[in-house]
Amino acid sequence: MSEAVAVAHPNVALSKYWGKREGEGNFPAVPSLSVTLDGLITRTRVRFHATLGEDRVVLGGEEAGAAARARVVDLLERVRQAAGERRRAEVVSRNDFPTASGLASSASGFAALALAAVRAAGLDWDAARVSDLARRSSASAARSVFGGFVELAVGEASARPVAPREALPLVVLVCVTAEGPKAVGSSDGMRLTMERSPYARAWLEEAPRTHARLRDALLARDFPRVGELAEASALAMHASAIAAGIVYWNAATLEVLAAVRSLRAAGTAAFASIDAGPHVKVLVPPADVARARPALEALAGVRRIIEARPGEGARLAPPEEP
Ligand code: 2P0
Repeated sequence: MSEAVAVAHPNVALSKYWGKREGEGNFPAVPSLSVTLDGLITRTRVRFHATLGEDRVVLGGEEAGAAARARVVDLLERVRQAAGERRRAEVVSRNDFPTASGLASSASGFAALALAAVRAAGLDWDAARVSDLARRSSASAARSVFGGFVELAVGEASARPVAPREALPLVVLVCVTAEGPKAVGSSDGMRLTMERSPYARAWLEEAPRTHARLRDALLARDFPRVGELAEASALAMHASAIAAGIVYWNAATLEVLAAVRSLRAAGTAAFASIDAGPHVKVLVPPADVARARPALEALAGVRRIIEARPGEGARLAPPEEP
Protein backbone atom coordinates (compact mmCIF):
# COMPACT_ATOMS: atom_id res chain seq x y z
CA MET A 1 0.00 0.00 0.00
CA SER A 2 1.20 3.56 -0.77
CA GLU A 3 -0.51 6.53 0.81
CA ALA A 4 -0.32 10.29 1.37
CA VAL A 5 -2.46 12.86 3.15
CA ALA A 6 -2.68 16.49 2.02
CA VAL A 7 -4.51 19.55 3.27
CA ALA A 8 -5.59 22.62 1.27
CA HIS A 9 -7.69 25.75 1.77
CA PRO A 10 -10.35 27.36 -0.40
CA ASN A 11 -9.59 30.65 -2.10
CA VAL A 12 -11.61 33.69 -3.09
CA ALA A 13 -10.88 35.28 -6.46
CA LEU A 14 -10.38 39.04 -6.31
CA SER A 15 -10.38 39.17 -10.10
CA LYS A 16 -12.74 36.48 -11.29
CA TYR A 17 -12.37 33.52 -13.66
CA TRP A 18 -15.61 33.14 -15.64
CA GLY A 19 -15.50 31.45 -19.04
CA LYS A 20 -13.27 28.79 -20.57
CA ARG A 21 -11.07 28.92 -23.64
CA GLU A 22 -12.43 26.78 -26.47
CA GLY A 23 -11.02 23.28 -26.80
CA GLU A 24 -9.77 20.68 -24.39
CA GLY A 25 -7.81 21.05 -21.17
CA ASN A 26 -10.03 23.26 -18.98
CA PHE A 27 -8.12 26.49 -19.67
CA PRO A 28 -9.74 29.74 -18.42
CA ALA A 29 -10.54 32.42 -21.00
CA VAL A 30 -9.59 35.23 -18.59
CA PRO A 31 -6.86 35.68 -15.99
CA SER A 32 -7.77 35.49 -12.30
CA LEU A 33 -6.12 36.51 -9.05
CA SER A 34 -7.14 35.03 -5.71
CA VAL A 35 -6.27 34.95 -2.06
CA THR A 36 -5.96 31.54 -0.40
CA LEU A 37 -7.85 31.47 2.89
CA ASP A 38 -6.71 30.35 6.29
CA GLY A 39 -8.78 28.42 8.78
CA LEU A 40 -11.04 26.47 6.45
CA ILE A 41 -9.46 23.15 5.57
CA THR A 42 -9.98 20.20 3.25
CA ARG A 43 -8.07 17.08 4.27
CA THR A 44 -7.67 14.28 1.74
CA ARG A 45 -6.04 10.84 2.01
CA VAL A 46 -5.16 8.78 -1.07
CA ARG A 47 -4.16 5.13 -0.75
CA PHE A 48 -3.15 3.00 -3.74
CA HIS A 49 -3.90 -0.56 -2.75
CA ALA A 50 -3.34 -3.80 -4.69
CA THR A 51 -6.50 -5.44 -3.32
CA LEU A 52 -8.92 -2.76 -4.61
CA GLY A 53 -10.95 -3.78 -7.69
CA GLU A 54 -11.99 -0.18 -8.41
CA ASP A 55 -11.41 3.33 -7.12
CA ARG A 56 -13.35 4.17 -3.98
CA VAL A 57 -14.25 7.78 -3.15
CA VAL A 58 -15.61 8.86 0.24
CA LEU A 59 -16.48 12.56 0.64
CA GLY A 60 -17.54 13.89 4.04
CA GLY A 61 -18.07 10.36 5.35
CA GLU A 62 -20.31 9.25 2.48
CA GLU A 63 -19.71 7.31 -0.72
CA ALA A 64 -19.45 9.90 -3.53
CA GLY A 65 -22.23 10.15 -6.13
CA ALA A 66 -21.51 9.20 -9.75
CA ALA A 67 -20.63 12.70 -11.04
CA ALA A 68 -18.30 13.61 -8.16
CA ARG A 69 -16.68 10.16 -8.28
CA ALA A 70 -16.04 10.47 -12.04
CA ARG A 71 -14.16 13.77 -11.57
CA VAL A 72 -11.96 12.20 -8.90
CA VAL A 73 -11.31 9.08 -10.99
CA ASP A 74 -10.26 11.28 -13.96
CA LEU A 75 -7.56 12.87 -11.82
CA LEU A 76 -6.43 9.49 -10.47
CA GLU A 77 -6.16 8.18 -14.06
CA ARG A 78 -3.83 11.04 -15.01
CA VAL A 79 -1.65 10.29 -11.99
CA ARG A 80 -1.61 6.55 -12.71
CA GLN A 81 -0.54 7.22 -16.30
CA ALA A 82 2.27 9.55 -15.24
CA ALA A 83 3.53 7.20 -12.52
CA GLY A 84 3.04 3.86 -14.26
CA GLU A 85 0.79 2.96 -11.33
CA ARG A 86 -1.77 0.22 -11.92
CA ARG A 87 -3.36 -0.12 -8.52
CA ARG A 88 -6.77 1.40 -7.76
CA ALA A 89 -7.07 3.97 -4.99
CA GLU A 90 -9.18 4.75 -1.98
CA VAL A 91 -9.81 8.51 -1.56
CA VAL A 92 -11.18 9.82 1.72
CA SER A 93 -11.78 13.56 1.92
CA ARG A 94 -13.37 15.82 4.48
CA ASN A 95 -14.02 19.57 4.77
CA ASP A 96 -14.02 21.24 8.16
CA PHE A 97 -16.33 23.94 6.74
CA PRO A 98 -19.93 23.62 5.50
CA THR A 99 -20.02 22.80 1.78
CA ALA A 100 -22.96 25.22 1.51
CA SER A 101 -20.81 28.05 2.84
CA GLY A 102 -20.25 29.40 -0.66
CA LEU A 103 -16.54 28.78 -0.32
CA ALA A 104 -15.65 26.70 -3.34
CA SER A 105 -14.99 23.25 -1.97
CA SER A 106 -13.86 22.13 -5.43
CA ALA A 107 -10.86 24.47 -5.14
CA SER A 108 -9.56 23.11 -1.83
CA GLY A 109 -10.81 19.61 -2.69
CA PHE A 110 -8.95 19.20 -5.97
CA ALA A 111 -5.83 20.97 -4.68
CA ALA A 112 -5.60 18.53 -1.73
CA LEU A 113 -6.50 15.54 -3.94
CA ALA A 114 -3.89 16.44 -6.58
CA LEU A 115 -1.10 16.73 -4.03
CA ALA A 116 -2.08 13.58 -2.10
CA ALA A 117 -2.50 11.49 -5.27
CA VAL A 118 0.82 12.61 -6.76
CA ARG A 119 2.74 11.81 -3.58
CA ALA A 120 0.91 8.53 -2.92
CA ALA A 121 1.95 7.47 -6.44
CA GLY A 122 5.58 8.30 -5.62
CA LEU A 123 5.87 11.26 -8.03
CA ASP A 124 8.21 14.03 -6.90
CA TRP A 125 6.38 16.83 -8.73
CA ASP A 126 6.87 20.50 -7.85
CA ALA A 127 3.93 22.75 -6.93
CA ALA A 128 3.55 24.02 -10.52
CA ARG A 129 2.96 20.49 -11.84
CA VAL A 130 0.52 19.75 -9.01
CA SER A 131 -1.28 23.01 -9.85
CA ASP A 132 -1.52 22.00 -13.54
CA LEU A 133 -3.03 18.65 -12.52
CA ALA A 134 -5.54 20.37 -10.21
CA ARG A 135 -6.47 22.92 -12.93
CA ARG A 136 -7.60 20.17 -15.29
CA SER A 137 -10.23 19.14 -12.72
CA SER A 138 -11.20 22.62 -11.52
CA ALA A 139 -9.42 25.79 -12.63
CA SER A 140 -9.86 27.52 -9.27
CA ALA A 141 -8.12 24.54 -7.61
CA ALA A 142 -4.91 25.42 -9.46
CA ARG A 143 -4.78 28.58 -7.32
CA SER A 144 -5.33 26.80 -3.96
CA VAL A 145 -2.10 24.83 -4.47
CA PHE A 146 -0.28 28.06 -3.53
CA GLY A 147 -0.64 30.29 -0.48
CA GLY A 148 -1.11 34.04 -0.26
CA PHE A 149 -2.07 35.93 -3.43
CA VAL A 150 -2.10 33.73 -6.52
CA GLU A 151 -2.59 34.31 -10.23
CA LEU A 152 -3.79 32.00 -12.98
CA ALA A 153 -2.85 33.66 -16.27
CA VAL A 154 -4.49 32.86 -19.62
CA GLY A 155 -2.85 29.98 -21.45
CA GLU A 156 -0.71 29.02 -18.45
CA ALA A 157 -0.83 25.42 -17.31
CA SER A 158 -0.41 26.29 -13.66
CA ALA A 159 -1.10 29.10 -11.23
CA ARG A 160 1.74 31.08 -9.64
CA PRO A 161 2.16 33.06 -6.44
CA VAL A 162 2.09 36.84 -6.92
CA ALA A 163 2.60 38.04 -3.34
CA PRO A 164 2.98 36.38 0.06
CA ARG A 165 0.07 36.28 2.48
CA GLU A 166 1.55 39.16 4.53
CA ALA A 167 1.61 41.48 1.49
CA LEU A 168 -1.86 42.88 2.08
CA PRO A 169 -3.44 42.42 5.52
CA LEU A 170 -7.13 41.74 5.01
CA VAL A 171 -10.04 39.82 6.46
CA VAL A 172 -12.72 38.09 4.41
CA LEU A 173 -16.11 38.09 6.15
CA VAL A 174 -18.09 35.38 4.37
CA CYS A 175 -21.76 36.33 4.78
CA VAL A 176 -23.73 33.10 4.32
CA THR A 177 -27.18 33.97 2.95
CA ALA A 178 -28.71 30.56 2.17
CA GLU A 179 -28.36 26.86 2.96
CA GLY A 180 -28.17 24.06 0.42
CA PRO A 181 -26.44 23.64 -2.94
CA LYS A 182 -26.64 26.26 -5.67
CA ALA A 183 -29.03 25.75 -8.58
CA VAL A 184 -26.49 26.07 -11.41
CA GLY A 185 -22.92 24.80 -11.01
CA SER A 186 -20.00 27.05 -12.02
CA SER A 187 -19.06 25.10 -15.15
CA ASP A 188 -22.64 25.22 -16.48
CA GLY A 189 -23.09 28.84 -15.38
CA MET A 190 -20.04 30.05 -17.26
CA ARG A 191 -20.84 27.97 -20.35
CA LEU A 192 -24.39 29.35 -20.50
CA THR A 193 -23.07 32.89 -19.99
CA MET A 194 -20.67 32.49 -22.94
CA GLU A 195 -23.40 30.96 -25.13
CA ARG A 196 -26.27 33.30 -24.29
CA SER A 197 -25.16 36.54 -22.69
CA PRO A 198 -25.19 39.66 -24.88
CA TYR A 199 -22.42 40.89 -22.56
CA ALA A 200 -20.11 37.85 -22.74
CA ARG A 201 -17.78 39.62 -25.15
CA ALA A 202 -17.70 42.75 -22.98
CA TRP A 203 -16.77 40.59 -19.96
CA LEU A 204 -14.00 38.80 -21.86
CA GLU A 205 -12.56 42.15 -22.99
CA GLU A 206 -12.84 43.92 -19.64
CA ALA A 207 -11.71 41.13 -17.27
CA PRO A 208 -8.00 41.22 -18.27
CA ARG A 209 -7.88 45.02 -17.77
CA THR A 210 -9.45 44.84 -14.30
CA HIS A 211 -7.10 41.95 -13.49
CA ALA A 212 -3.98 43.91 -14.48
CA ARG A 213 -5.06 46.95 -12.44
CA LEU A 214 -5.84 44.79 -9.44
CA ARG A 215 -2.47 43.07 -9.67
CA ASP A 216 -0.73 46.49 -9.73
CA ALA A 217 -2.80 47.70 -6.77
CA LEU A 218 -1.92 44.54 -4.82
CA LEU A 219 1.80 44.96 -5.50
CA ALA A 220 1.45 48.62 -4.42
CA ARG A 221 -0.28 47.32 -1.24
CA ASP A 222 -3.20 49.66 -1.87
CA PHE A 223 -6.11 47.99 -0.05
CA PRO A 224 -8.91 50.41 -1.08
CA ARG A 225 -7.92 50.10 -4.74
CA VAL A 226 -7.73 46.28 -4.52
CA GLY A 227 -11.16 46.26 -2.86
CA GLU A 228 -12.71 48.60 -5.41
CA LEU A 229 -11.39 46.49 -8.33
CA ALA A 230 -12.40 43.20 -6.67
CA GLU A 231 -15.95 44.48 -6.28
CA ALA A 232 -15.95 45.71 -9.89
CA SER A 233 -14.74 42.30 -11.12
CA ALA A 234 -17.48 40.44 -9.23
CA LEU A 235 -20.23 42.83 -10.37
CA ALA A 236 -19.10 42.64 -14.02
CA MET A 237 -18.97 38.83 -13.89
CA HIS A 238 -22.49 38.69 -12.45
CA ALA A 239 -23.81 41.33 -14.88
CA SER A 240 -22.69 39.14 -17.77
CA ALA A 241 -24.24 36.04 -16.16
CA ILE A 242 -27.51 37.78 -15.23
CA ALA A 243 -27.97 38.91 -18.83
CA ALA A 244 -27.93 35.21 -19.76
CA GLY A 245 -30.58 34.42 -17.15
CA ILE A 246 -28.05 33.01 -14.68
CA VAL A 247 -28.98 34.77 -11.43
CA TYR A 248 -27.03 33.50 -8.42
CA TRP A 249 -28.22 36.27 -6.10
CA ASN A 250 -31.05 36.25 -3.58
CA ALA A 251 -32.64 39.13 -1.67
CA ALA A 252 -30.02 38.91 1.08
CA THR A 253 -27.22 39.25 -1.49
CA LEU A 254 -28.58 42.70 -2.36
CA GLU A 255 -29.09 43.49 1.33
CA VAL A 256 -25.39 42.80 2.00
CA LEU A 257 -24.30 44.80 -1.05
CA ALA A 258 -26.31 47.78 0.25
CA ALA A 259 -24.80 47.40 3.74
CA VAL A 260 -21.30 47.38 2.24
CA ARG A 261 -22.05 50.63 0.40
CA SER A 262 -23.37 52.14 3.67
CA LEU A 263 -20.23 51.04 5.51
CA ARG A 264 -18.10 52.74 2.85
CA ALA A 265 -20.17 55.91 3.01
CA ALA A 266 -19.50 55.94 6.77
CA GLY A 267 -15.74 55.63 6.21
CA THR A 268 -15.14 51.87 6.56
CA ALA A 269 -13.07 50.34 3.75
CA ALA A 270 -15.43 47.40 3.03
CA PHE A 271 -15.78 45.82 -0.41
CA ALA A 272 -17.93 42.98 -1.71
CA SER A 273 -17.12 39.92 -3.79
CA ILE A 274 -19.63 37.28 -4.95
CA ASP A 275 -18.96 33.87 -6.51
CA ALA A 276 -21.32 31.42 -8.19
CA GLY A 277 -23.84 31.56 -5.35
CA PRO A 278 -25.84 34.00 -3.19
CA HIS A 279 -23.26 34.55 -0.44
CA VAL A 280 -21.23 37.75 -0.18
CA LYS A 281 -17.56 37.83 0.78
CA VAL A 282 -16.83 41.20 2.38
CA LEU A 283 -13.20 42.34 2.28
CA VAL A 284 -12.08 44.62 5.10
CA PRO A 285 -8.75 45.67 6.60
CA PRO A 286 -8.18 43.87 9.96
CA ALA A 287 -8.70 47.12 11.89
CA ASP A 288 -12.23 47.51 10.45
CA VAL A 289 -13.55 44.03 11.36
CA ALA A 290 -14.93 45.28 14.67
CA ARG A 291 -17.04 47.88 12.84
CA ALA A 292 -18.04 45.85 9.79
CA ARG A 293 -18.91 42.50 11.37
CA PRO A 294 -21.72 43.67 13.70
CA ALA A 295 -23.28 45.71 10.87
CA LEU A 296 -23.36 42.62 8.63
CA GLU A 297 -24.50 40.27 11.39
CA ALA A 298 -27.46 42.57 12.08
CA LEU A 299 -28.87 41.97 8.57
CA ALA A 300 -31.96 39.74 8.56
CA GLY A 301 -30.76 37.69 5.58
CA VAL A 302 -27.28 36.87 6.92
CA ARG A 303 -27.40 33.43 8.55
CA ARG A 304 -23.84 33.38 9.81
CA ILE A 305 -20.45 34.88 9.12
CA ILE A 306 -17.25 32.93 8.57
CA GLU A 307 -14.10 34.98 9.16
CA ALA A 308 -11.01 34.10 7.11
CA ARG A 309 -7.57 35.58 6.50
CA PRO A 310 -4.86 34.95 3.88
CA GLY A 311 -3.49 31.43 4.28
CA GLU A 312 -0.97 28.84 3.09
CA GLY A 313 -0.96 26.62 0.03
CA ALA A 314 -1.61 22.87 -0.17
CA ARG A 315 0.80 20.74 1.86
CA LEU A 316 1.35 17.20 3.05
CA ALA A 317 0.05 16.19 6.46
CA PRO A 318 0.84 13.22 8.72
CA PRO A 319 -0.76 10.01 7.41
CA GLU A 320 -3.58 9.66 9.91
CA GLU A 321 -7.32 9.33 9.45
CA PRO A 322 -8.52 12.38 7.48
C1 2P0 B 1 -13.28 32.07 -9.47
N1 2P0 B 1 -15.35 30.76 -9.80
O1 2P0 B 1 -12.40 32.71 -10.10
C2 2P0 B 1 -14.63 31.95 -10.15
C3 2P0 B 1 -15.54 33.07 -9.79
C4 2P0 B 1 -16.69 31.02 -9.37
C5 2P0 B 1 -16.89 32.45 -9.62
O2 2P0 B 1 -13.66 29.42 -10.33
O3 2P0 B 1 -15.32 24.54 -14.28
O4 2P0 B 1 -15.05 25.23 -9.88
O5 2P0 B 1 -14.26 23.42 -12.33
O6 2P0 B 1 -12.93 24.98 -13.78
O7 2P0 B 1 -13.04 26.52 -10.71
C6 2P0 B 1 -15.60 28.33 -9.76
O8 2P0 B 1 -15.40 27.50 -10.84
O9 2P0 B 1 -14.79 25.84 -12.32
C7 2P0 B 1 -14.80 29.53 -9.98
P1 2P0 B 1 -14.28 24.63 -13.23
P2 2P0 B 1 -14.46 26.19 -10.85
O10 2P0 B 1 -13.08 31.61 -8.33
